[in-house]
Amino acid sequence: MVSMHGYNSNVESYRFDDLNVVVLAGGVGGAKLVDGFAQIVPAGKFTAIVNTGDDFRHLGLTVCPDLDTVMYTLAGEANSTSGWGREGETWRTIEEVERLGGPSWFRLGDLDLATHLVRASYLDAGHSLTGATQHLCRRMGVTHSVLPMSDEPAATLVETEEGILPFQTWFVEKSWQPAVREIQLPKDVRATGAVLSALEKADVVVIAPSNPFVSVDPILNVYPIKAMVTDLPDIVVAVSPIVGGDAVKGPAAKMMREMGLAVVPQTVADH
Ligand code: FO1
Repeated sequence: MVSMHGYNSNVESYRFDDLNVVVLAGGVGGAKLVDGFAQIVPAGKFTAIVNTGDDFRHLGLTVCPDLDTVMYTLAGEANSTSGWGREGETWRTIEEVERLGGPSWFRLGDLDLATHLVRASYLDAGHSLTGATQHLCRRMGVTHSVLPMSDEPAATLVETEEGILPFQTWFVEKSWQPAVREIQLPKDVRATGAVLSALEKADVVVIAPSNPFVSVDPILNVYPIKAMVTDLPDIVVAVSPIVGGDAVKGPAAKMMREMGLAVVPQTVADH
Protein backbone atom coordinates (compact mmCIF):
# COMPACT_ATOMS: atom_id res chain seq x y z
CA MET A 1 0.00 0.00 0.00
CA VAL A 2 1.55 3.34 -1.02
CA SER A 3 1.28 5.92 1.75
CA MET A 4 1.57 9.68 1.40
CA HIS A 5 4.80 9.31 3.33
CA GLY A 6 6.59 6.71 1.23
CA TYR A 7 6.06 2.97 0.89
CA ASN A 8 4.35 1.24 3.79
CA SER A 9 3.34 -2.36 3.52
CA ASN A 10 1.31 -2.36 6.74
CA VAL A 11 -2.12 -1.01 5.82
CA GLU A 12 -3.23 -0.86 9.48
CA SER A 13 -0.79 1.98 10.15
CA TYR A 14 -2.11 3.90 7.12
CA ARG A 15 -4.19 6.90 8.23
CA PHE A 16 -7.13 7.01 5.83
CA ASP A 17 -9.17 9.21 8.14
CA ASP A 18 -7.54 12.42 6.95
CA LEU A 19 -7.85 11.74 3.21
CA ASN A 20 -10.79 12.20 0.90
CA VAL A 21 -11.14 8.89 -0.94
CA VAL A 22 -13.21 8.40 -4.10
CA VAL A 23 -13.76 4.93 -5.56
CA LEU A 24 -14.94 4.38 -9.13
CA ALA A 25 -16.96 1.16 -8.96
CA GLY A 26 -19.28 -1.09 -10.89
CA GLY A 27 -20.52 -4.60 -10.37
CA VAL A 28 -19.91 -7.08 -7.62
CA GLY A 29 -16.10 -6.74 -7.48
CA GLY A 30 -16.37 -2.99 -7.19
CA ALA A 31 -18.90 -3.27 -4.35
CA LYS A 32 -16.51 -5.48 -2.37
CA LEU A 33 -13.67 -2.93 -2.56
CA VAL A 34 -16.10 -0.13 -1.65
CA ASP A 35 -17.17 -2.19 1.38
CA GLY A 36 -13.54 -2.60 2.44
CA PHE A 37 -12.85 1.12 2.22
CA ALA A 38 -16.08 1.94 4.08
CA GLN A 39 -14.65 0.03 7.04
CA ILE A 40 -11.55 2.25 7.29
CA VAL A 41 -12.63 5.63 5.83
CA PRO A 42 -15.17 7.77 7.70
CA ALA A 43 -18.46 8.42 5.88
CA GLY A 44 -17.71 12.13 5.35
CA LYS A 45 -14.40 11.34 3.66
CA PHE A 46 -15.62 8.69 1.22
CA THR A 47 -17.56 8.66 -2.05
CA ALA A 48 -18.35 5.77 -4.37
CA ILE A 49 -19.00 6.90 -7.96
CA VAL A 50 -20.97 4.06 -9.50
CA ASN A 51 -21.53 2.88 -13.08
CA THR A 52 -25.06 3.28 -14.45
CA GLY A 53 -24.32 1.89 -17.91
CA ASP A 54 -25.97 -1.41 -16.86
CA ASP A 55 -29.22 0.35 -15.95
CA PHE A 56 -32.29 -0.50 -18.00
CA ARG A 57 -36.03 -0.13 -18.12
CA HIS A 58 -37.64 -3.48 -17.24
CA LEU A 59 -41.23 -4.36 -16.29
CA GLY A 60 -41.92 -0.63 -16.29
CA LEU A 61 -39.24 -0.03 -13.65
CA THR A 62 -35.77 1.54 -13.75
CA VAL A 63 -33.33 -1.14 -12.64
CA CYS A 64 -29.87 0.09 -11.48
CA PRO A 65 -27.87 -3.08 -10.74
CA ASP A 66 -24.52 -1.52 -9.83
CA LEU A 67 -26.01 1.20 -7.61
CA ASP A 68 -28.11 -1.45 -5.83
CA THR A 69 -25.21 -3.89 -5.45
CA VAL A 70 -23.06 -1.17 -3.82
CA MET A 71 -25.95 0.00 -1.61
CA TYR A 72 -26.93 -3.53 -0.52
CA THR A 73 -23.29 -4.45 0.14
CA LEU A 74 -22.71 -1.36 2.33
CA ALA A 75 -26.00 -2.10 4.14
CA GLY A 76 -24.82 -5.68 4.78
CA GLU A 77 -27.89 -6.98 2.93
CA ALA A 78 -26.35 -8.15 -0.35
CA ASN A 79 -26.85 -11.77 -1.35
CA SER A 80 -23.53 -13.33 -0.34
CA THR A 81 -23.74 -16.09 -2.94
CA SER A 82 -24.44 -14.11 -6.11
CA GLY A 83 -23.19 -10.70 -4.95
CA TRP A 84 -26.21 -9.00 -6.47
CA GLY A 85 -29.77 -8.73 -5.12
CA ARG A 86 -30.73 -9.28 -1.49
CA GLU A 87 -29.91 -11.81 1.19
CA GLY A 88 -32.87 -14.00 2.16
CA GLU A 89 -34.74 -13.14 -1.03
CA THR A 90 -38.05 -14.70 -2.13
CA TRP A 91 -39.21 -14.96 -5.74
CA ARG A 92 -43.01 -15.10 -5.58
CA THR A 93 -43.62 -12.03 -7.74
CA ILE A 94 -41.21 -12.89 -10.57
CA GLU A 95 -42.64 -16.44 -10.65
CA GLU A 96 -46.12 -14.96 -11.03
CA VAL A 97 -44.76 -12.60 -13.72
CA GLU A 98 -43.62 -15.73 -15.58
CA ARG A 99 -47.04 -17.38 -15.21
CA LEU A 100 -48.60 -14.19 -16.59
CA GLY A 101 -46.27 -14.28 -19.59
CA GLY A 102 -43.98 -11.43 -18.57
CA PRO A 103 -40.17 -11.46 -18.85
CA SER A 104 -38.64 -13.53 -16.05
CA TRP A 105 -35.06 -13.98 -17.39
CA PHE A 106 -33.85 -11.09 -15.21
CA ARG A 107 -34.37 -12.44 -11.70
CA LEU A 108 -35.98 -9.69 -9.62
CA GLY A 109 -36.61 -10.82 -6.05
CA ASP A 110 -39.49 -9.55 -3.92
CA LEU A 111 -37.28 -7.45 -1.62
CA ASP A 112 -35.26 -6.14 -4.58
CA LEU A 113 -38.48 -5.17 -6.35
CA ALA A 114 -39.29 -2.81 -3.46
CA THR A 115 -36.10 -0.88 -4.26
CA HIS A 116 -37.08 -0.53 -7.91
CA LEU A 117 -40.64 0.49 -7.00
CA VAL A 118 -39.51 3.21 -4.58
CA ARG A 119 -36.88 4.41 -7.05
CA ALA A 120 -39.48 4.56 -9.81
CA SER A 121 -41.83 6.54 -7.57
CA TYR A 122 -39.03 9.02 -6.74
CA LEU A 123 -38.09 9.42 -10.40
CA ASP A 124 -41.75 9.81 -11.35
CA ALA A 125 -42.04 12.53 -8.69
CA GLY A 126 -39.25 14.41 -10.51
CA HIS A 127 -36.34 13.50 -8.27
CA SER A 128 -32.96 12.83 -9.88
CA LEU A 129 -31.35 9.39 -9.78
CA THR A 130 -28.86 10.94 -7.34
CA GLY A 131 -31.72 12.05 -5.08
CA ALA A 132 -33.50 8.70 -5.31
CA THR A 133 -30.25 6.88 -4.52
CA GLN A 134 -29.50 9.13 -1.52
CA HIS A 135 -33.04 8.47 -0.21
CA LEU A 136 -32.74 4.70 -0.60
CA CYS A 137 -29.26 4.69 1.01
CA ARG A 138 -30.50 6.72 3.96
CA ARG A 139 -33.45 4.33 4.48
CA MET A 140 -31.09 1.32 4.31
CA GLY A 141 -28.77 2.86 6.89
CA VAL A 142 -25.94 3.46 4.43
CA THR A 143 -24.00 6.55 5.56
CA HIS A 144 -21.16 6.47 3.00
CA SER A 145 -21.92 8.46 -0.14
CA VAL A 146 -23.06 6.40 -3.15
CA LEU A 147 -23.39 8.48 -6.31
CA PRO A 148 -24.56 7.52 -9.78
CA MET A 149 -21.94 8.70 -12.28
CA SER A 150 -24.65 10.71 -14.07
CA ASP A 151 -28.37 11.50 -13.74
CA GLU A 152 -28.76 11.09 -17.50
CA PRO A 153 -29.38 7.81 -19.38
CA ALA A 154 -26.02 6.21 -20.20
CA ALA A 155 -26.84 2.73 -21.53
CA THR A 156 -23.87 0.57 -22.53
CA LEU A 157 -24.32 -1.48 -25.73
CA VAL A 158 -22.27 -4.60 -26.46
CA GLU A 159 -21.31 -5.32 -30.09
CA THR A 160 -21.10 -9.11 -30.35
CA GLU A 161 -20.94 -11.85 -32.99
CA GLU A 162 -24.77 -11.90 -32.66
CA GLY A 163 -25.10 -8.16 -33.30
CA ILE A 164 -25.40 -5.14 -30.99
CA LEU A 165 -27.08 -6.12 -27.71
CA PRO A 166 -28.34 -4.08 -24.75
CA PHE A 167 -26.06 -4.78 -21.79
CA GLN A 168 -28.38 -6.93 -19.66
CA THR A 169 -29.49 -8.93 -22.69
CA TRP A 170 -25.85 -9.87 -23.26
CA PHE A 171 -24.81 -10.18 -19.61
CA VAL A 172 -27.85 -11.99 -18.16
CA GLU A 173 -30.21 -13.23 -20.87
CA LYS A 174 -27.31 -14.65 -22.91
CA SER A 175 -24.99 -15.23 -19.92
CA TRP A 176 -22.24 -13.13 -21.59
CA GLN A 177 -21.61 -15.98 -24.06
CA PRO A 178 -21.80 -14.08 -27.42
CA ALA A 179 -18.21 -13.13 -28.29
CA VAL A 180 -17.59 -9.42 -27.81
CA ARG A 181 -16.18 -7.29 -30.62
CA GLU A 182 -16.53 -3.83 -29.05
CA ILE A 183 -18.28 -1.93 -26.27
CA GLN A 184 -20.38 1.01 -27.46
CA LEU A 185 -20.62 3.83 -24.94
CA PRO A 186 -23.04 6.74 -25.27
CA LYS A 187 -21.81 10.21 -26.26
CA ASP A 188 -22.51 13.44 -24.32
CA VAL A 189 -23.22 11.97 -20.90
CA ARG A 190 -22.43 14.48 -18.17
CA ALA A 191 -21.39 13.98 -14.56
CA THR A 192 -23.58 15.27 -11.73
CA GLY A 193 -22.58 18.21 -9.54
CA ALA A 194 -22.13 15.82 -6.61
CA VAL A 195 -19.68 13.74 -8.66
CA LEU A 196 -17.72 16.83 -9.69
CA SER A 197 -17.40 18.12 -6.15
CA ALA A 198 -16.34 14.70 -4.84
CA LEU A 199 -13.60 14.50 -7.50
CA GLU A 200 -12.49 18.07 -6.83
CA LYS A 201 -11.96 17.22 -3.15
CA ALA A 202 -10.40 13.79 -3.75
CA ASP A 203 -6.88 13.13 -2.41
CA VAL A 204 -7.01 9.54 -3.65
CA VAL A 205 -9.05 8.08 -6.49
CA VAL A 206 -9.25 4.28 -6.54
CA ILE A 207 -10.42 2.43 -9.64
CA ALA A 208 -12.09 -0.68 -8.22
CA PRO A 209 -11.45 -4.21 -9.55
CA SER A 210 -14.47 -3.91 -11.81
CA ASN A 211 -14.61 -4.94 -15.45
CA PRO A 212 -12.43 -2.35 -17.25
CA PHE A 213 -14.60 -2.36 -20.39
CA VAL A 214 -18.20 -2.45 -19.13
CA SER A 215 -17.88 -1.06 -15.60
CA VAL A 216 -14.91 1.34 -15.48
CA ASP A 217 -14.90 2.73 -19.04
CA PRO A 218 -18.56 3.82 -18.77
CA ILE A 219 -17.66 5.92 -15.72
CA LEU A 220 -14.56 7.47 -17.37
CA ASN A 221 -16.71 8.11 -20.46
CA VAL A 222 -18.90 10.51 -18.50
CA TYR A 223 -17.76 14.12 -19.09
CA PRO A 224 -15.43 15.33 -17.50
CA ILE A 225 -14.57 12.42 -15.18
CA LYS A 226 -11.60 11.03 -17.16
CA ALA A 227 -9.93 14.46 -17.33
CA MET A 228 -10.54 15.09 -13.62
CA VAL A 229 -9.15 11.69 -12.60
CA THR A 230 -6.10 12.27 -14.85
CA ASP A 231 -5.39 15.81 -13.67
CA LEU A 232 -6.58 16.26 -10.10
CA PRO A 233 -5.86 13.81 -7.33
CA ASP A 234 -2.44 13.21 -5.79
CA ILE A 235 -2.84 9.45 -6.17
CA VAL A 236 -4.81 7.28 -8.58
CA VAL A 237 -4.67 3.55 -7.86
CA ALA A 238 -6.28 0.87 -10.01
CA VAL A 239 -6.95 -2.57 -8.49
CA SER A 240 -6.73 -5.31 -11.09
CA PRO A 241 -9.78 -7.58 -11.61
CA ILE A 242 -7.38 -10.06 -13.30
CA VAL A 243 -5.52 -12.36 -10.93
CA GLY A 244 -3.59 -15.48 -11.92
CA GLY A 245 -4.47 -15.20 -15.58
CA ASP A 246 -8.20 -15.03 -15.06
CA ALA A 247 -10.97 -12.73 -13.83
CA VAL A 248 -11.93 -13.07 -10.18
CA LYS A 249 -15.58 -12.98 -11.35
CA GLY A 250 -17.47 -12.21 -14.54
CA PRO A 251 -16.61 -11.84 -18.25
CA ALA A 252 -13.47 -9.62 -18.11
CA ALA A 253 -10.96 -12.36 -19.01
CA LYS A 254 -13.21 -13.85 -21.70
CA MET A 255 -13.70 -10.38 -23.24
CA MET A 256 -9.94 -9.73 -23.20
CA ARG A 257 -9.30 -13.00 -25.06
CA GLU A 258 -12.06 -12.20 -27.57
CA MET A 259 -10.56 -8.74 -28.13
CA GLY A 260 -7.06 -10.19 -28.58
CA LEU A 261 -5.70 -8.81 -25.31
CA ALA A 262 -3.35 -10.63 -22.91
CA VAL A 263 -5.16 -11.67 -19.72
CA VAL A 264 -2.69 -10.01 -17.34
CA PRO A 265 -2.91 -7.03 -14.96
CA GLN A 266 -0.58 -5.04 -17.26
CA THR A 267 -3.34 -5.04 -19.90
CA VAL A 268 -5.66 -3.45 -17.35
CA ALA A 269 -3.02 -0.87 -16.43
CA ASP A 270 -2.34 -0.04 -20.10
CA HIS A 271 -6.09 0.25 -20.76
N1 FO1 B 1 -27.24 -11.21 -12.88
C1 FO1 B 1 -27.51 -12.44 -13.44
O1 FO1 B 1 -26.57 -13.09 -13.92
N2 FO1 B 1 -28.77 -12.95 -13.47
C2 FO1 B 1 -29.82 -12.28 -12.98
O2 FO1 B 1 -30.96 -12.77 -13.06
C3 FO1 B 1 -29.58 -11.01 -12.35
C4 FO1 B 1 -30.61 -10.27 -11.77
C5 FO1 B 1 -30.30 -9.06 -11.11
C6 FO1 B 1 -31.28 -8.34 -10.45
C7 FO1 B 1 -30.99 -7.15 -9.80
C8 FO1 B 1 -29.68 -6.67 -9.81
O3 FO1 B 1 -29.38 -5.52 -9.16
C9 FO1 B 1 -28.66 -7.37 -10.46
C10 FO1 B 1 -28.97 -8.58 -11.12
N3 FO1 B 1 -27.98 -9.30 -11.77
C11 FO1 B 1 -28.26 -10.52 -12.34
C12 FO1 B 1 -26.59 -8.83 -11.82
C13 FO1 B 1 -26.42 -7.73 -12.83
O4 FO1 B 1 -26.78 -8.08 -14.12
C14 FO1 B 1 -24.95 -7.35 -12.77
O5 FO1 B 1 -24.61 -7.20 -11.43
C15 FO1 B 1 -24.56 -5.99 -13.34
O6 FO1 B 1 -25.40 -5.52 -14.27
C16 FO1 B 1 -23.14 -6.14 -13.85
O7 FO1 B 1 -22.28 -6.18 -12.79
